[in-house]
Amino acid sequence: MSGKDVRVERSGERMPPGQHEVKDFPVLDLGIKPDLDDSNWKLKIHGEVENPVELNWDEFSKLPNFTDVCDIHCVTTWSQFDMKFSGVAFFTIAELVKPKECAKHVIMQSYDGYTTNLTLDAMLDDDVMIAHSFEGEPLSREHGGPARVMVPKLYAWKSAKWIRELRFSETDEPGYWERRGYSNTADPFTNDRFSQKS
Ligand SMILES: Nc1nc2c(c(=O)[nH]1)N[C@H]1C(S)=C(S)[C@@H](COP(=O)(O)O)O[C@H]1N2
Ligand SMILES: [Mo]
Repeated sequence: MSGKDVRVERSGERMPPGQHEVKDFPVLDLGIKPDLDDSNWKLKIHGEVENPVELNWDEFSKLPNFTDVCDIHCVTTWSQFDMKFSGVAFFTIAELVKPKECAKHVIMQSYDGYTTNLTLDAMLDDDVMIAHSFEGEPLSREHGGPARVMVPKLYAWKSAKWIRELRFSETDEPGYWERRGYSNTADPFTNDRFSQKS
């Protein structure tokens, strides 16, 4: 299994509709910032997979790494360009756990109780990663350190900070913001912010 062969076609405009540029990487979350480090952090990857694992920091850091420069778009209308993250590609994780044929969704659960959900197809995009570094430094606690999900092409609420569990599922399960009216698909380039479109 590998990432998508072809990147999804996007608008030629780099800035999605209704967004403005910032440079200070705002912090947004539910207000609980879990106190984690490489001794108490673990990532459980389970559900509809052949080979469920629970990785400690040491095991996670030994997985192949890559670095990606991406843009981040938050539904609160800020976007920041050229953000350099390093981590483990989601498709590397998928190769490790071997999703079963029936696995169609990935449910993300974080240490602060936050949840979010995406299709397995969206997660397998080649720029999706579990990031542990930002601009060459370990990811700070406020931005989800020691490790967070980064799904750069979608609104940032899909990028779970302080990631604790990735569960592969046959059925979808709306997460924290998805249950509160935010879009399930969250595509900034189509202004796909809310589930009820008027
Ligand atoms: N665990 C966790 N992840 C989270 C959130 C949260 O509250 N808890 N908030 C989401 C939202 S709404 C946004 S916009 C981004 C913000 O990431 P940042 O604080 O690194 O900018 O994190 C997302 N991931
Ligand atoms: Mo957000």
